[in-house]
Amino acid sequence: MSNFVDECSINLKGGDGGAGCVAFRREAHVAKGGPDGGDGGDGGSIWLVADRNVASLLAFRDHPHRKGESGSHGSGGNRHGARGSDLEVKVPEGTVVLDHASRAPLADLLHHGDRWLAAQSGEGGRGNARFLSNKRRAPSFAEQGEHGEERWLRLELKLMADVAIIGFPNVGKSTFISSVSAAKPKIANYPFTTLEPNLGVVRMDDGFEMVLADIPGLIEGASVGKGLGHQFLRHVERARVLLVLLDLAPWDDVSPQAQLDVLLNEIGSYRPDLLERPRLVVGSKSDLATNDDFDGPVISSVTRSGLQSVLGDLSALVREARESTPSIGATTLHRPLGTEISVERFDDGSWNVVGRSAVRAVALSDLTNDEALEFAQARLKQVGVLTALRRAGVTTGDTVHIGGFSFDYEEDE
Ligand SMILES: Nc1nc2c(ncn2[C@@H]2O[C@H](COP(=O)(O)OP(=O)(O)OP(=O)(O)O)[C@@H](O)[C@H]2O)c(=O)[nH]1
Ligand SMILES: [Mg+2]
Repeated sequence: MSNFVDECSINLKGGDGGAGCVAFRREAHVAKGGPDGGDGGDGGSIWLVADRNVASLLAFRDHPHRKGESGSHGSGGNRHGARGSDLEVKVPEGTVVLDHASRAPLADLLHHGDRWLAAQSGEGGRGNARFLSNKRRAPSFAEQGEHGEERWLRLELKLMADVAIIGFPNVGKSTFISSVSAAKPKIANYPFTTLEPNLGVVRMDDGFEMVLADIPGLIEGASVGKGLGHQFLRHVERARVLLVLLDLAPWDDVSPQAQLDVLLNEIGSYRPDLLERPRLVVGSKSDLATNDDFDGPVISSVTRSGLQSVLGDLSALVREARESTPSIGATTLHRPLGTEISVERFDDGSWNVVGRSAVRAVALSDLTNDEALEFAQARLKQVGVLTALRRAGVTTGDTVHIGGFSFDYEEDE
């Protein structure tokens, strides 16, 4: 029953920070006034947020990429760049987030409003005005913006039906679900065609989603194990809303009302509280109906008449049922941010330094500039990169990579 698990991969990229600006005040009698380059704005982060109005991961199948907004660059006159806004990506309640490679679970977004920081934004770079010091009167460099975090994640969801479709065998349950969703169940003109439940996701025009389950036909005695009904009543148990389909085409003289009596009796003897579930009773195969002693809504999955209106009624019941589910306080799940510095050695003998603070230390607007280079070196020392390299066994002449920057290590630094 693989269609009970919905899964997808998503690619997230936090917004990049804007670059800091190098600028100098213009003053009438001074060639270069004081530095006044503003900071770049921080990028926007990406959050995964559980939302009760999303029922599946379908939206990510064809469009797995989500990008946070970037911060804008700083400018002269100490003007800061604007902050990129955070992006909230809505996922169904019950979505489990897994590491893409290891499949280790990272977060469980159980209830409406639960949120998890999935891709960290990049910080804005500082403008040259921030590097003014006694020694450095006209700082000629600024920081670049930090790149937002980019990652692939795996999402998994155990699909829970919002609506269970129940009815006698052969009344058109599978035909209905296949006409309103992408589900492709087997359909045939004999009883017990459907042997296990099929799930289908219905997307309404406003984006609202609900999951329908096509349950194998129920017959009199299903609650005591007759037919196939018994084991599948379990699936009915978990649905928020029941859709009862009654065959309007004449067969064995079993009227719609007689079908309804048997069905309600069966689900009630299985579990009395199932009779309290919100339910919609609909006549099926209206195109074949010969008498009109049924006064509820009717559909024909063949001519499509009545389908939209029944879906509208169903979605209203599902919305109501979801909202009356007690809300457990939403939680923000935190994850530790990697601030540690680590050193790895490549096959060619060169070294690679990994770690946010190390990469930031060399992300300056112009590293060919002596002043900037000197500043970067001091920062690398300060955040512990030089110590980490020495511990790892680096020697003079070795090449060291940090972010997009490479240099040759010299002992006396
Ligand atoms: N004329 C007409 N035939 C329909 C309609 N809906 C379903 N059928 C036919 O009725 C037969 C049974 O349809 P299914 O969808 O397999 O019925 P089911 O309720 O899923 O049956 P089980 O899986 O056996 O319980 C098929 O031959 C369908 O083509 C309808 O609206 N109009
Ligand atoms: Mg069927």
